Amino acid sequence: MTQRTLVLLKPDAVRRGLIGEIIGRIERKAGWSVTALEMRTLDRAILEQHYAEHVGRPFYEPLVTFMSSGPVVAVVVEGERVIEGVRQLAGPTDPIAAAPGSIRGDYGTIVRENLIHASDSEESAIRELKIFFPGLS
Ligand code: RTP
Ligand code: MG
Repeated sequence: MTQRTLVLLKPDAVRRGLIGEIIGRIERKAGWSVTALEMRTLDRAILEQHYAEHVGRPFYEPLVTFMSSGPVVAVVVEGERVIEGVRQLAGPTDPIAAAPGSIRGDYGTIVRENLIHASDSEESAIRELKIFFPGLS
């Protein structure tokens, strides 16, 4: 089942020089490929759309401050079961709970600064891809 997912390399990943490392791990999975990519600094309006499910939660405001603190790299990844697959490569939200070998497990310690976003379902992927890559067919 070929799918498309949205990956964001968060500002901590960009600041720490981990763009190549993280995209490399994704690219090396058999049959997966990067089909679009853009570096940009996100504003509050786009983050409110992207994180609509979290608006009003206690971690929302610090999340927006963090996510707009520097450029992110938005990436479209296509391939076999890529939605579940990238979530698996990323590991759980809390990097300390994430196993070594996963991206968050290898590089993260802080829950908010967990390096990568990946769409969590087909519905989320479609919704998020429209926000970040509206021209995509
Ligand atoms: P993401 O949406 O970024 O892929 O991450 P996720 O599904 O694993 O986590 P989610 O629950 O959707 O939360 C979105 C992002 O908010 C930050 N967060 N901080 N308690 C906290 O301080 C807290 N909880 C979540 C993280 O950056 C998380 O990835
Ligand atoms: Mg999420």
